[in-house]
Amino acid sequence: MTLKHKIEIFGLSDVGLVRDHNEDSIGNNQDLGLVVLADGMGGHRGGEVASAITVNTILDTLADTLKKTSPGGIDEKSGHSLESIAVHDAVTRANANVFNASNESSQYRGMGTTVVVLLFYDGRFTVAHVGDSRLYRYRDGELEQITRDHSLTQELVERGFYTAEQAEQSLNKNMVTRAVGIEETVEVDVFDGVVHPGDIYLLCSDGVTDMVKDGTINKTITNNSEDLEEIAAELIRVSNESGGKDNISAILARPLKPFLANTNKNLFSRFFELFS
Ligand SMILES: [Mn+2]
Repeated sequence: MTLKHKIEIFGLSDVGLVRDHNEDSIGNNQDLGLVVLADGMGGHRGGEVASAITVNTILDTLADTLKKTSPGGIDEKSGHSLESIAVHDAVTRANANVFNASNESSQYRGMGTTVVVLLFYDGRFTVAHVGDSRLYRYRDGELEQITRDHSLTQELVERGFYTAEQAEQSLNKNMVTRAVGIEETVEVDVFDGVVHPGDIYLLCSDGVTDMVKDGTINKTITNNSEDLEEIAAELIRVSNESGGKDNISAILARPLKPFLANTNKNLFSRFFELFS
């Protein structure tokens, strides 16, 4: 089953006004209903290498594994969806690829990247992330941050050292506590949710969220909700207008029609498992 005409996807990435190259990478696979965004870090263009390896590894790995996965299936042992396990494993593989590449070349040593991966399946979504690139969901006029940053600032807020307002002024705002490719293994946060028709999902790098408040993102989506291309272009424009201090990336995805997996086959085989 292809999701091509069921999920609308549009993404843009912009260098911003201060940096001389773009270390963010974005990608998608319309058939799979898959979007990926990564924000790289590291000298000598290591950042853009790390983010590109990560996006490409995840797109390639999932194109391969989802072919062999029965849609909407559940892993009996963990209770997780097969799709969420596939997404988790794809990020793990990206981590290994970046880590190995950084060890093979001294100029890329220590490079790493954030990542956020969103996959639609069987009327649901699964999201995996590492670092401070975010997933938001816009539903019924409300914007909700779905992912929680792996950043020093977020940790200090959670431990009560900072209020959210103080965190915004913090000097260590961009310090991430987890990144892909820095160590041999990485802890990946994954969770699933139910999709409503008309939801708009936004993946973005901190080049957006450091420059503009959630209220501005909400207003931008509300004012352009008919047109994902317009939302992406406008988010880049307002982030640049607010300083454009970092690379700016935004991907929008909107489910247009129901996309339930045909699970008759699954039910049939489960029936036989039960009675054999
Ligand atoms: Mn950034």
